[in-house]
Amino acid sequence: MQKTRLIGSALAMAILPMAMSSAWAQEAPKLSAEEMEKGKLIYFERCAGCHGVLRKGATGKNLEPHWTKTAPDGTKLEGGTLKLGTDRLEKIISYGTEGGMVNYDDILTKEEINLMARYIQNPPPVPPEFSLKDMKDSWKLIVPVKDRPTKQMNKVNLKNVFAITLRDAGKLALVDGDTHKIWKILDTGYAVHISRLSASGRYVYTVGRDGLTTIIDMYYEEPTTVATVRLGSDARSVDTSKFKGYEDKYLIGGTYWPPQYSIMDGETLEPIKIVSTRGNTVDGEYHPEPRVASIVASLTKPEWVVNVKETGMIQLVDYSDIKNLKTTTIESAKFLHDGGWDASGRYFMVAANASNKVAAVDTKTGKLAALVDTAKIPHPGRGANFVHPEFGPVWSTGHLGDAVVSLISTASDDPKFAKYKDHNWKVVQQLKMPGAGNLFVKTHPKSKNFWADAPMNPEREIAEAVFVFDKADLKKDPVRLDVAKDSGLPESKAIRRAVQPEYNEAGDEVWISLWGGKTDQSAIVIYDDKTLKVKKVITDPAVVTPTGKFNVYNTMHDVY
Ligand code: DHE
Repeated sequence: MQKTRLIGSALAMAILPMAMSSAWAQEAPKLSAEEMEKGKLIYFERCAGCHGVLRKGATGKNLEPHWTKTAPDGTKLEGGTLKLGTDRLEKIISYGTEGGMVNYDDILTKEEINLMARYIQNPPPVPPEFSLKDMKDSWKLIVPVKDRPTKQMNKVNLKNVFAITLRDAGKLALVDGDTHKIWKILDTGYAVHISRLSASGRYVYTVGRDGLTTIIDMYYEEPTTVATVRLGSDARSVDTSKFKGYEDKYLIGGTYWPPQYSIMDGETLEPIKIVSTRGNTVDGEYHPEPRVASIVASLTKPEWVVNVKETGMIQLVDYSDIKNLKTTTIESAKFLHDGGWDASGRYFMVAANASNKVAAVDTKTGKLAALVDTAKIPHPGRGANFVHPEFGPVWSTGHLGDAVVSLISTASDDPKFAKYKDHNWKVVQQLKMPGAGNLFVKTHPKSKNFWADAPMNPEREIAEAVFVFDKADLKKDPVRLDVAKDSGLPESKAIRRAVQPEYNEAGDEVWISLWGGKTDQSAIVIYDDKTLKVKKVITDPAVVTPTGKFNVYNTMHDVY
């Protein structure tokens, strides 16, 4: 009894400061049960990715009620910032901020914006956890391995197929890269984030934001979904085991909620294991929601590189013994996000976006090779590699928060690049972009061009265009291609963002998504990489909100 009282008072002491600091706070605006449900859905679909389910903030700001609620008398908070409140929040949601928050006035209605301004002044509802049993219950083996084709049953050149996310339709388009014709559109999870390929190039794996993972078999006459499983309620990444002897034996998927990664059978998606990523940040603070951002499979060892966003910890997960799982935890910088391999395939380059840094992980030694300071909010996608005429091998990233593309010199074991050693892990050049808001860059070993988009720029003429640099003369301004105009589609009120350049297998075409609203006609615009002239525009009505595109060969072989 005595003990209980002591524990009780210790708890009360811990809670007291919170209670005191909220004593001045106003009640949050009341929401009906229906409004609460709608707010939850919009928050999940539009806000959680940047601000976190618990609203602790990452790429986006902290949105817990202690920041969002109106102070009764305009009280200043620690740091001098005024509390936000409904009016101010409505303005931020409608028009965005200079800090990188995009405007939602062309995506949400006025009523929805008002609802969200009120919703985020209430405490965040905590979604349920997701166990191995939940995963197993969700698992659907549609076609067992023994019943699948033993050889390719169609004549499509699988290596040049493009897997294209149809974001708001919750579908994936497989497009024949040779004929430019849609081969098949399949149901997937909501807003598929990425597609990855099996080592054989036969299976396409997708992961939806709702956590649904699918495996699509391209050996059939027509591509067929052969298994699905749910990883949790919010996910972004997936990859297979690629090390020799383990090809496609396992699949790993990373979730934002719950914060964990799951290991499955690579051909059937049967769940095997879940590992939580909750823990302490590189600063030593406990974080309840360290989300799994990018994951890649190493070719050097039987390992996955798992990037844990909020903690800044990079985990090398050794899958050679799943029961006795060994992980190496590398400290880097907070807010790890997306990234790609350097040209040698030894170093994984990952953006710690809100820390304005790029971490280079040496997958051979299992150590951090470098933490490179960059311009504001690096966002590489997988980045782009090429040999710079002056600085040797470089890996590049664009920036959401700055009008530049950074070129970072990467180390190489090749003696012919030894003379560039002093430049390694430094930003050796910044290419000038017409504005900030870049998301993806791309090049190809056979091309003389380097492509960059800027879909998050608030100016229409920048967001609807892509910019092409000449790798031989990087001081020259890039050529601007107006993708919206080149699509031939009638002008639209809302901005249609030109997003994610992706090469075909041969490296002579570049495909760009023209990402319109859900009810607008969108397009895939295909350019000839040499002449920069339009070769083909795909405007099938089924092409709804296209975003990420993954060419089978380039994705399998990390050509970027
Ligand atoms: Fe992405 C990659 C997370 C918004 C298109 N995005 C990634 C990766 C992560 C991530 C962790 C790396 C996966 C990997 O390689 O394993 N993305 C997030 C977010 O948290 C964020 C900011 C907000 C959200 O709610 O999801 C976000 N992303 C977007 C978009 O709005 C984009 C532009 C359109 C869309 O489809 O949703 C978008 N993200 C992409 C694409 C890639 C990606 C196309 C893969 C790029 C590549 O070349 O590999």
